[in-house]
Amino acid sequence: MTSQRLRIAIQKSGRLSTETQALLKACGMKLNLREQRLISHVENMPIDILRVRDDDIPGLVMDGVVDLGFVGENVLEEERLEREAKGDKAEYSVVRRMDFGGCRLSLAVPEEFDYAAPDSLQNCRLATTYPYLTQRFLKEKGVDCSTVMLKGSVEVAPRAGLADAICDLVSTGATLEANGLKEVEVIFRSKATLIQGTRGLSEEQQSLIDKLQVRINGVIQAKE
Ligand code: PRT
Ligand code: ZN
Repeated sequence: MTSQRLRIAIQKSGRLSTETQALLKACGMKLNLREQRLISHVENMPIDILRVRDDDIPGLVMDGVVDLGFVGENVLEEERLEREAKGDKAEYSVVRRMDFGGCRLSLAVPEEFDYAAPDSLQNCRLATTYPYLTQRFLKEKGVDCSTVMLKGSVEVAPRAGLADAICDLVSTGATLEANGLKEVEVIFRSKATLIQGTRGLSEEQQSLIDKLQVRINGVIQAKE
């Protein structure tokens, strides 16, 4: 199925959606996102906007279902590592890194945990939503530590006795503090990014992407 309209996936609702939508509008796209539809047509450009869970965006781009996607590098890199481990296709290119969505993926342990270095976690159990990024770091450090996947409430896992430590996203650090945890290692720094799939596009479609890239550069530079 090939479409003449460019398809862009964005997060439906969450930490990236407001800024992504504002950016698209600042690039001149007329779009009505008030209705809760999966697909919205940009009125003044041959572009369709797909609003989905952020976790689905890397796969939609890598599988060629959409042409472009705005997603956190943390989610992107986790999907890439997972696909690589499973021998699945994980191709994309980065159009541009954004100036929003900044956060870090960090290891955190209970305040009373005697942490000196990554090998303090030897034979421990870590709760995380990002097992591949976490295991990549642990392997690099030669630490043998199991991970348990939690898609939410990661920060309560140690207190609940589900894990000894966690690896989770941090921005201000308030959530860790509120849960009696201390950040001990930053393992990945992330921002939102715009990625493109490898599906062959028409000349018109590619030049539309190039034009968008120039406009995005302009919008971001104007803020600096
Ligand atoms: O519904 P959907 O699946 O689309 O959304 P989601 O709930 O999975 O994601 P969402 O909207 O929470 O985050 C989307 C993206 O925003 C993430 O993948 C990151 O790239 C980016 N981002 C930036 C963050 C944060 N900052 C952040 N602080 N994502 C999550 N958090 C959470 C963190 O998990 C922890 O619970 O905020 C809490 C920590 O914040 P502080 O300020 O207390 O440190
Ligand atoms: Zn998500």
